[in-house]
Amino acid sequence: MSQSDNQRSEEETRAGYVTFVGRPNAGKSTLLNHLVGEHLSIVTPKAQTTLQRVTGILTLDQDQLIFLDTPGILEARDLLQRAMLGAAHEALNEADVVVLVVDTTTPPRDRETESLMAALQETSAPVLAALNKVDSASVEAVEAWAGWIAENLGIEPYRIAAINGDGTVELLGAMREALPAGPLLYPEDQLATDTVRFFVAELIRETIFEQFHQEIPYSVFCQVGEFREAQEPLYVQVDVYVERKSQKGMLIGKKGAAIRSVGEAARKKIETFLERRVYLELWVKPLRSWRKNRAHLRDLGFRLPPNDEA
Ligand SMILES: Nc1nc2c(ncn2[C@@H]2O[C@H](COP(=O)(O)OP(=O)(O)OP(=O)(O)O)[C@@H](O)[C@H]2O)c(=O)[nH]1
Ligand SMILES: [Mg+2]
Repeated sequence: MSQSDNQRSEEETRAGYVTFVGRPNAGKSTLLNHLVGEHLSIVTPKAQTTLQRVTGILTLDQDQLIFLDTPGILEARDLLQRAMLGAAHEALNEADVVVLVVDTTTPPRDRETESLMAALQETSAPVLAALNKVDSASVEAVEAWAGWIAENLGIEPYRIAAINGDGTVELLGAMREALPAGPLLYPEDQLATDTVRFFVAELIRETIFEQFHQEIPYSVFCQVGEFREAQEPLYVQVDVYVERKSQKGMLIGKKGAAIRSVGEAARKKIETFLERRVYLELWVKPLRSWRKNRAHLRDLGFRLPPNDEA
């Protein structure tokens, strides 16, 4: 039985990695969460929130999209940022489809667009472009971005607002069309690949971004120390690492008020995420200059670039 090229058989499935890349704060994590329908990747108003790749899976009929959310493309100034950039490049190399996400609330700037173009050179996968935040951008800035995309990538961008899903149906349709034929790679009901421990630690980091300003959120990394599944409520102990001793005092606050407030807000998020009651204990520990320290970063689970001189 013959079949025309654009007609799919009932059994044919398509599956592939769809990598989201863009500058910090473009809305990549918001887009992933919207498409998967779960708060898998932390989102904050501050740039450089995502430090590692986060995977979200969406299975629709015979199509499976494995979304890879990545840290923003930036000019790396320390070893952590080099690891972040490495994670973005790795996800670009694995991509079957790339979605460039740009923040249209600010117009394109040469230095930023150069770094995006350099990153896109990494991949031979088809590239789609999403002009994000059109709900709060000026028409001029959106059109400036559309012009830039047309000129540099020769494609027509999708205009979206990841925050409320506007325009994402069309973008999702284009992603599905670009998927390669192949078997589904994960069970149909699977939404994520990262561990529960990772999500718990990230929700605490997100809460610290919400409750602290300036350098504190950028000096913090969280790691689950103990996770007693059999206990009711679930017992979770998390190490909250800071770069300097002085930051420990700031994070704990007067009579422990600041860290208590983080704990309360984070516990609620974790309970919503896990759909069970949680007893959360946060231990703040200095881990001297962990952002710059190869051994510390490795212990915290970061993949580091080779031959580092920093
Ligand atoms: N107005 C508006 N804000 C948005 C939209 N999408 C995301 N944001 C906001 O933009 C900020 C950054 O969103 P994120 O999803 O964390 O951005 P990101 O690209 O993952 O950022 P990094 O992890 O730092 O690279 C957050 O405050 C979001 O709420 C949108 O469509 N419209
Ligand atoms: Mg992010």
